[in-house]
Amino acid sequence: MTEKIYFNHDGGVDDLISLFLLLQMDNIELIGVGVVDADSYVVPATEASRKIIDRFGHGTQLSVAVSNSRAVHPFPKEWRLAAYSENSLPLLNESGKITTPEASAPAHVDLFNKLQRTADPVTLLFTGPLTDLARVLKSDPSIEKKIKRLIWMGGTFLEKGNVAEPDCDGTQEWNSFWDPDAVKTVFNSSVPIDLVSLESTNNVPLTKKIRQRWASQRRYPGLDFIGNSYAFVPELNFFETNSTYYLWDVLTTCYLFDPSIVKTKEIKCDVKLGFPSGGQTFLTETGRKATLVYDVDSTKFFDLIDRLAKETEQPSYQSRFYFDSFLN
Ligand code: AGV
Ligand code: CA
Repeated sequence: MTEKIYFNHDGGVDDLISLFLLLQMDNIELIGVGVVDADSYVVPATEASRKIIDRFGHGTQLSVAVSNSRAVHPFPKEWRLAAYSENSLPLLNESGKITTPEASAPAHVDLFNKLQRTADPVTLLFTGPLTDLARVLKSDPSIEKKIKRLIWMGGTFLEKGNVAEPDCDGTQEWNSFWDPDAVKTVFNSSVPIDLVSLESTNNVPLTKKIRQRWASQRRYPGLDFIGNSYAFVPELNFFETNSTYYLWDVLTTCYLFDPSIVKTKEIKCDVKLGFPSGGQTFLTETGRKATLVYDVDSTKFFDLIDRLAKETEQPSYQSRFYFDSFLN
């Protein structure tokens, strides 16, 4: 049976690759996409999303909704700028036009309308802050019954998060830190939640080796897109820096398609509010139930990315590498 999915993302490099991968999955029906002005600039991130649907969506008819939610703690500009590079990729601009339309309603209203109209409950995939979902739940708590579950890339229960900003204590994960109150609102609901937090994503850094794996298969347009997209962000070299990139959202999206690539456990958790720990998720017996993804089989994970990205199209015959392989 196909699962209905609404995807709300925040335009980062791995958010956009997640959109690409979702469009290749045969067991899901993507019913909506919302883009948040968080780890990106929302205008180029929305355009890039529409172009990805045009180029790799196999004719999927969708509109892309723009969020008007704004940060409590904004992302660094240096990271957000990657959206302009993504939107400029020649691979996404070959036709010179965009066919997939922008939705008329803002992202939280688009989500609300789609939930209201659906007969079967919808799975929500969120790979950025939870603000749009929190706004939906606040405007009408009864909408909960239309949500099958939420899969969220966010939070961590490790001592160290991935935020290095002067106004925090370093315990937070960024999507949670961007709008801690939104996390609280969502945690207060009874929506079942699967958390893909830093516990599992720390196991899948971007590395030179994985870049090479994609580069050597760039005759497949899907893998060329992935390789080019990750070229905008730094890999893990000798040690982790503040900008080291992990496959956070891509793991979350692949988990949705094939949960057998990860290990999960049941937890009870809550989130802190206010300075200096706002956005810190923590375990507590009095907290809400959630399923925590805490480990990943990275071999299976990278194989799955290859498989999804290769299925999308035949290899490009112009590739030099392709002809070379005939000559040898
Ligand atoms: O905290 C991980 C989230 C994911 O949704 N994002 C990136 C992924 O899209 C924020 C983030 C944390 N560290 C980053 C981030 C970095 N070094 N570069 C860009 N974004
Ligand atoms: Ca993201």
